[in-house]
Amino acid sequence: MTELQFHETDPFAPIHYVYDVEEILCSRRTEYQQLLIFKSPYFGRVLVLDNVVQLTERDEHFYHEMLTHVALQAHPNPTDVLIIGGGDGGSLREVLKHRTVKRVQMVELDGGVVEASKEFLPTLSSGFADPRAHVLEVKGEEFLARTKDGFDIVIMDSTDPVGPAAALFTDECLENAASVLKANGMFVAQTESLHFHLDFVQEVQRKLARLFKITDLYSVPLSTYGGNWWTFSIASKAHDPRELQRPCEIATKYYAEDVHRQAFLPPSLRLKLIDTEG
Ligand code: AG3
Repeated sequence: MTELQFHETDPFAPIHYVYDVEEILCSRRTEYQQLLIFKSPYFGRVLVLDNVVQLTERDEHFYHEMLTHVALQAHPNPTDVLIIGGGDGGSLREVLKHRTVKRVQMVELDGGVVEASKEFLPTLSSGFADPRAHVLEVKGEEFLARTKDGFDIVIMDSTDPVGPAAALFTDECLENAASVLKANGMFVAQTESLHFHLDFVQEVQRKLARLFKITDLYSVPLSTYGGNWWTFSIASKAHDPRELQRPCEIATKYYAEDVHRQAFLPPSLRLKLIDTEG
């Protein structure tokens, strides 16, 4: 155990983790939240917003690869991608691996997160230098309500849906997300843990089922978010998200074609847990 420790206080989970701290790299108030980056002997660099861990270098690839590549591989030709949130750049880095992608619009309210990531999280923020990447500092829900652009994929890489991120999961915002998608577009959002946040997962699944032809759910086991059995809600206007439309040609640490297929909840379990008729 190190002398210094970080106690997470996650308002959205009934468990709170304590991390060993080797060194504090950055602790500052952005315009919107308290931002901390520390180095842990086991997890590497850890990004914390308002005392909730957002990512660790050790396991962020499980989350970012699964949040992005499932939709990107299930779409026949994704060229225009919208990322809501994701200020650290992890999702952007993954999206840019796809050669079909010509433009990524990232909408992150807190430019302070982008700045800190560029400075202290180089393995996450490499994509910001790519000419296909564009960052806008406005609220995701406002962008979705007024943009005239059309996208192939919309990815929501948000903080927990308490506080500011709750606005991204309202009927109105999800409806706007569906309407900025092109005819064969796909939507995907991180939707918390099946253990601790089943109500929330059910609610998002029901809302999406009213807006899209296909709604589905897949998960990845994560070591650092309370609840661990982490879900992604995916919804599609045309293609089945369980099927890959192109061979997977990108370099990944976790995501692969068989991982894609097996990540989806088996139909009987999905039926037991998620009632989209309600
Ligand atoms: N977005 C999901 C963070 C969830 C954290 N929740 C928690 N620790 N209870 C992470 C953003 C990474 N790009």
